Amino acid sequence: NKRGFIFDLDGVIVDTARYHYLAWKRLADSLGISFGETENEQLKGVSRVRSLEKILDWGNVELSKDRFNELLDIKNKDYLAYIERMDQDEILPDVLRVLSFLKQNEQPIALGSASKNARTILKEVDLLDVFDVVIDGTNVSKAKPDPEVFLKAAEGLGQVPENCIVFEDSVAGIRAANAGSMLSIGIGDASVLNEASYVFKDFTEIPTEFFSKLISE
Ligand code: B16
Ligand code: MG
Repeated sequence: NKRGFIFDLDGVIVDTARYHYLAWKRLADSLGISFGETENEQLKGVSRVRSLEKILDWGNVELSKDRFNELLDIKNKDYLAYIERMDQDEILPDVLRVLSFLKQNEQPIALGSASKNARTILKEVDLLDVFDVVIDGTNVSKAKPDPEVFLKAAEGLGQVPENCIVFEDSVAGIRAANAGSMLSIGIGDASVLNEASYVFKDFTEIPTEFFSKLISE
């Protein structure tokens, strides 16, 4: 049977979360707003604009629209400087095993990411051709937990949402998958991702049989 396999990017395929963190932290520091891992957790899966709004809220800082856009640009340039140095080594453990198993079994594969840099990152790690469909921050108007990104991915794959499986590391992303009537699989901490249908620490914890079973259902 053909299912639709939809992967989030940041925190699922590659660990770019570290780079988002460093870039946001530098920006927050420059504004005198305290920013640590706890704050960063709340930005996972959240769009660039919404992330900056949250940071400014935490610091009770109000800015003009021009300055706001300038800061978005500064953060992104900083982030891109890290991305430029990425290579295949930064693909998360066992992601390639899973992708190649799905390919061998002729399963449709999509990317569903909030990032506007998704294609750049996929090119850097040489994975762009693996995905049949790429839906990213440039294709959607509503951010996760809205299911738009995953619904568009399902549509692109020619699969009904109920037939799709989403891999996500963020709470917002798990909610988006659930809201779209898809099977949600959390990658990360089970206590954080408790709304997911299944949670695994990372792909090394998912046996190949788990995928064979999904395909035969
Ligand atoms: P950009 P994902 C998300 O990617 C990140 O988790 C989130 O931290 C980031 O702010 C967002 O992309 C937007 O990224 O600034 O590159 O457009 O997890 O949905 O793949
Ligand atoms: Mg993510």
